[in-house]
Amino acid sequence: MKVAKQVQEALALGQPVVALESTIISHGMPYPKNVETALKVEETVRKNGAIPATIGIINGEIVVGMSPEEIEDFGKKKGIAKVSKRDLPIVVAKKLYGATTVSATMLVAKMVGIDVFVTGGIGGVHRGAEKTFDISRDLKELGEVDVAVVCSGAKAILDIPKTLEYLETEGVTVLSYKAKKFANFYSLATDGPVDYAFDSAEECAEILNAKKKLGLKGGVLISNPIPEEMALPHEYIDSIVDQAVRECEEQGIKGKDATPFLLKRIVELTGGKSLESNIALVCHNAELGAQIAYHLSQKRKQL
Ligand code: PSU
Ligand code: MN
Repeated sequence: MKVAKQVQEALALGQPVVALESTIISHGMPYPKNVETALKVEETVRKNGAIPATIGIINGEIVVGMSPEEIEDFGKKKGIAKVSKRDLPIVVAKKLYGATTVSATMLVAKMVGIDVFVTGGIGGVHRGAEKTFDISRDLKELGEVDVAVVCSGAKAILDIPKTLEYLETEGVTVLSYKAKKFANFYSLATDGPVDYAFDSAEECAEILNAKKKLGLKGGVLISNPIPEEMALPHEYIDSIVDQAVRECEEQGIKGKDATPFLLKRIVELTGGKSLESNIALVCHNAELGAQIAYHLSQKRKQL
């Protein structure tokens, strides 16, 4: 594993660090917006008082704190493996390139001691999972790994009520920033319940700290709704998602290929609007995540 010097120093001094994933770069957005977004997200983390650590695998070496050149490379390169927990040993042993999903990024963050991780939307229970059994590994990782994940809910392509039920079974605390309902990725309207709506990053850090003191295993999911001015109307995006899901089934696209296909198709069908919303929500999450990491590090120093 290679940990960037700045990240290493910050961790050693108990300063705030925010982990970022690389699947969103290689599989979640088209080039060059993917690279621009990844760099903008890092910049947002810095502006809000924390050190960013984008995580990816280069020639089998896990890199924590990718350089801008490495991020550019990930954004352009074709055929990078999408790495969830089960793929990690293979990509490392075979010295391959790998983009880490929420699942693998959480595992690596935990290995190096990063408590907060920011992404766009987590994976979850897919629509029709009662037939396909397609449930993202992200949800099991949230149940097992002690990292707080800041996101705008689960991706719109999923079955949100089933995803929330699964999170409850896994014992994942679901917190929401200034909203009583679970974030709905591209749009505002939602009916999913959350466990608690907090009003400040400091209040959220208090809850994370209480969990740590109690010795409770597993992650916390922090839901942050998309900024209102960037939200897409619920009915509009829903009908597009329905169409993309239908096409995915018709074309027999399954397993780990489903999510990248759907995200790409939704960008095409919305004429790029979904991409702008996706970028806005990730940057917004980076602000909140950095602030939570900052307050968490302040509280840990007082212990
Ligand atoms: N959120 C996004 N874009 C993405 C992803 C999440 O806005 O590309 C990625 C994450 O890496 C997540 C993965 O872990 O999709 C989920 O894939 P699957 O549904 O195959 O588990
Ligand atoms: Mn899956």
